[in-house]
Amino acid sequence: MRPPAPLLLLTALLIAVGCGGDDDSGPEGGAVSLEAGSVLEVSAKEYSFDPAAVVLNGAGEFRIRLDNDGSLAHNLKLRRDGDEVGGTPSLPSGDTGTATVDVRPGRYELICTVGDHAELGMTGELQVKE
Ligand SMILES: [Cu+2]
Repeated sequence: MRPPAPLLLLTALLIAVGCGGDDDSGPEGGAVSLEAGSVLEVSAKEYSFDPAAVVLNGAGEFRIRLDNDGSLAHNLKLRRDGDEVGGTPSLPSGDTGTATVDVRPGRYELICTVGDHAELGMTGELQVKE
């Protein structure tokens, strides 16, 4: 009988890697909370939004400011039930753009509509509370 040392080592390594990359936070835990009427500042890069989860406390108009901190063009659009309801234009690398959107209570999807960025991870969620 030989001890399966290499196998154990590999298993330990895989577990360590799995734990190290664990930064997924639930919609409530990692969400940024924002008061109605304030400006939502979002940073875009390849291929994510920061923050990617936002809770807006109150419906109505609010402003989005998108900083493109990546090296490709990005935008931030808001979708509700698959329909685009507003967002910033596509911004070249290093640019900042703003948009004013009018939202109702409910859930919206944040999405970058440039190329296949959404499939690569440029999505997020906006939850609007009463
Ligand atoms: Cu993008």
